[in-house]
Amino acid sequence: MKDRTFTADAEPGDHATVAGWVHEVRDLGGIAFLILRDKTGKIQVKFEKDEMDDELVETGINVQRESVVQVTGDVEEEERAPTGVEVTPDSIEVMAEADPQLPLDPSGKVDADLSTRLDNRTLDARKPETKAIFEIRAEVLRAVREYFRSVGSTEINTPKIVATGTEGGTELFPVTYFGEEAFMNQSPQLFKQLMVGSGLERVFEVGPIFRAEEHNTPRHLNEATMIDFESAFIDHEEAMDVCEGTLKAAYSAVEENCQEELELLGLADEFEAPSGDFPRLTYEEAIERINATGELDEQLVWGDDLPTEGEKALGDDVGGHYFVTDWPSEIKPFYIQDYDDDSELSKGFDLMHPRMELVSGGQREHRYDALVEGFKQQGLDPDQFEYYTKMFKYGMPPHAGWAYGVERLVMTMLDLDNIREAVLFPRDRQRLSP
Ligand code: AMO
Repeated sequence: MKDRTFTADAEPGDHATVAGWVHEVRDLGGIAFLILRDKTGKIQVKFEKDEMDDELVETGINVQRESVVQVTGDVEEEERAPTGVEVTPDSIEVMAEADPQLPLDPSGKVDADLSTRLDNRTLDARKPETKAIFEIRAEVLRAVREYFRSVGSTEINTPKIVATGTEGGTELFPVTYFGEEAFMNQSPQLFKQLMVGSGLERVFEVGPIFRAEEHNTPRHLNEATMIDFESAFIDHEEAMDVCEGTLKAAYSAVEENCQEELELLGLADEFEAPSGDFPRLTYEEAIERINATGELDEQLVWGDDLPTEGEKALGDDVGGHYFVTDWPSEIKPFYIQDYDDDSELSKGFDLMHPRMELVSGGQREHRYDALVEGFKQQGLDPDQFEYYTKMFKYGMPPHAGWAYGVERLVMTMLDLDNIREAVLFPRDRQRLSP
């Protein structure tokens, strides 16, 4: 619509055409008001029954809530109107009539449960609070891309249909690929590593990953969006620096550019971009600190993964984002490098939000023989990964990298209870459509 004016831009004195959804109609007898909503806000449209064309008034006061209308008229100052201006229409067109039986109420007056909201995301995302989450998610991705460009990283896209898994064999979704078994990719891990050995050197990807997770939880999805980073000629410490920079850039951008959205979510007062260096605790220190909280029934010992309650106890103790470094090799994947002087200790790390893990990463094994040995130790057949290992014979530089889950980043940033709030159309054990 070429001549459309957004409601937020309609100024007294304009003769304007606004278009959007009927938020509500209030019929007060001699006068009636239609509140029209678009992506920028709302505007009041006034119908004076005795003074206006009957057909125009009839259309305006009988239109169903959430119908799409286009209204043209004079914009005037009106103190009593919710936004201080109102439109006196000379025409109204109903562009799409809405059924009077709505599956959920976008005005938010009647609450709907999450499942109903997800079944009707179109209507749900008409609510300013829901829309705010996705505006912020988009700002996070914009800021992250900008940050990556500022550190000389090139955006890449890698295949999502693959021949082998990388993050543990049990979580793969099989698909049939021209009669052959293939899988939906769990991570761009091997591809991004292959690209640090190319002339690109430093790469990132924002894309979907697929995992047939065992459990339906408030923090797991079966299709998630990952932000992957990988760079040649850096070690795990430098990779953590970039990781920390990315997180701070995302928070700062939201703080700077999304105040309205934060306000809608009730977060404007408390939202703060993290400052200061994130603590880097070794795994050993982490388990000692968890044990010292006395929150767990059983003490953790070397080699244990950190249980959810342990992460929570440590998160409460630390009180902000922090890294856990120097993990036992046996609980990190084959592509993570071990310390040369201690093969039990790896250069893997996690970035934690006090509520949960956000990132995994590490220094990678770039030496061919050690890499192939790592496959064998994890019970994987190196022959299946020949397309990957082969490239390590032709000059693979030392490299490191990491990956964020976008939904967990948004979930923790906005203190959402359920990860599904941060994805438009979640895929979980019960949900394959919409
Ligand atoms: P990892 O498996 O730890 O590491 O995944 C990285 C981050 O992705 C997010 N994530 C998920 N989010 C929602 N639902 C899921 N099912 C899910 N699985 C993972 C988490 C997690 O911290 N290749 C490595 C990364 C690397 O070393 O570069 C990897 O995939 O936030």
